[in-house]
Amino acid sequence: MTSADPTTDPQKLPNRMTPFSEAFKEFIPQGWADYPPAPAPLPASAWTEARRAKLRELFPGEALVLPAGPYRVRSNDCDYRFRPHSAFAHLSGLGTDLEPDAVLVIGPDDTVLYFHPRVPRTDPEFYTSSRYGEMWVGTRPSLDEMAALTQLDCRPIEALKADLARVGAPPLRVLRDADPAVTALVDVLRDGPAEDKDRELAVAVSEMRLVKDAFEVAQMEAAVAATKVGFDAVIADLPEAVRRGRGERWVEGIFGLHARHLGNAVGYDTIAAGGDHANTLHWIRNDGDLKPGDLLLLDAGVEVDTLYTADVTRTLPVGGRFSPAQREVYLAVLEAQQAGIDAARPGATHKDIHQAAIRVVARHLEEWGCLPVSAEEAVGEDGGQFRRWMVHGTSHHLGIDVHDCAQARNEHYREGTLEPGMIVTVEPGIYFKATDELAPERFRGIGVRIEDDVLITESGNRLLTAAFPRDPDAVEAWIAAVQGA
Ligand SMILES: [Mn+2]
Repeated sequence: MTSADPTTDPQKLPNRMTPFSEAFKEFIPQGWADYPPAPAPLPASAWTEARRAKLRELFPGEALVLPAGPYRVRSNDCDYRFRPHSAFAHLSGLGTDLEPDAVLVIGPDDTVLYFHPRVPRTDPEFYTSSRYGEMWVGTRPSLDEMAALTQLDCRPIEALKADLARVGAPPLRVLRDADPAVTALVDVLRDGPAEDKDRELAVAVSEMRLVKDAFEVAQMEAAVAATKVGFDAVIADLPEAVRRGRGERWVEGIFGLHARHLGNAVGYDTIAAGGDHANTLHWIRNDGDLKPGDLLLLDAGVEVDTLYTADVTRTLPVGGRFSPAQREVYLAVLEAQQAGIDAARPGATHKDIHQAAIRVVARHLEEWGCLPVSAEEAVGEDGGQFRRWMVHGTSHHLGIDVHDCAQARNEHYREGTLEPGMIVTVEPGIYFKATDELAPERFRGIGVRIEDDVLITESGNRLLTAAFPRDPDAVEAWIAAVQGA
């Protein structure tokens, strides 16, 4: 890749950049066509004003400072691809890689989006700045264009400080974790940190995403549909993944291709775990081979351009058929998952989903002779022995973040009541490590998780991921159909 100044200060050219001559500076602004007309509003912009009004009601008379966040350094002068803070995305409607260093300020009477608009081509930033220069990052929006896109009042980021500090400005709260520079600015303006007040804001922006609006549900459906394309493509290429070696990487790459092609990215690092690797819950190194007799645990989701992500796990026989032992474990997990899905209804809690699923898991573990106590004791408060084989939770909220609404209070999350419009996962598993001497020998090295995305409805729930086969016969038929066998 090419290198340039990581700052926006054109006077500080890096040691690799040749200084620009006066002749170049005079020549470069000339002879460019006009910029295209202002863009159409983002579809999300029809929904964001209602979200902001809801947040404003919680903090009357205050100004809420919600940064998109800065670029983050990957190494040296290379940044990670930019991804805006989830609360910023939710309340501005911006997705993909928009807009680094921007700040949304929701005041008592108005909302203003502050950002660094494009500069005239006479400004050296045009050709020297690898972060903001049009020559480096492409055409960036003007204030008017960003206003058209977001339907928000837009001002240059340089005006933020003066606007927040002006006489009679409302008291401030800031989303502290989004942008350290903005947090520091707000702390100076209000004479020190107010972490408790800011914490309330972080909780509020998280909790207001618990129930999804109709636009969000449609985005989740799109994310699930794109994820299905990715899973189908992985299945189609399983023989190739086996043949090439390091098949887990091949699988990760195939899924990632479709995530980038159909959406913004993967919503989280893909877990492509062959054989015993499935028993490492966050196996993202993905450097193992795939073998025809093994299972592949694929936990992957596409994040669409609005940043909503699916979160799906299927455990697939690499060679197309489950062995009897694999099928036995798979059926136990499927039964547990179905119990969890059945429990995912309005009025129930996450805990209810979990309890329903782990009761089934524990019963099977008891039947297999794994547990040192009865299944009942194992799921009791003083037990928990079953967790040796399923240490994770069964369910979490899903949306712009794969673990959405993570700052929500316990009483609104784990112990909170499920309501129509919430989207949660149901994902039990059973994991028998190859080294587990308490596991029946035939099960050692087998790990199974099945994960679906569930929309809570008035009458119960709707499986958003219903297009992904779950039953083992249906999974085998899926593989055969996709591979044209
Ligand atoms: Mn999950």
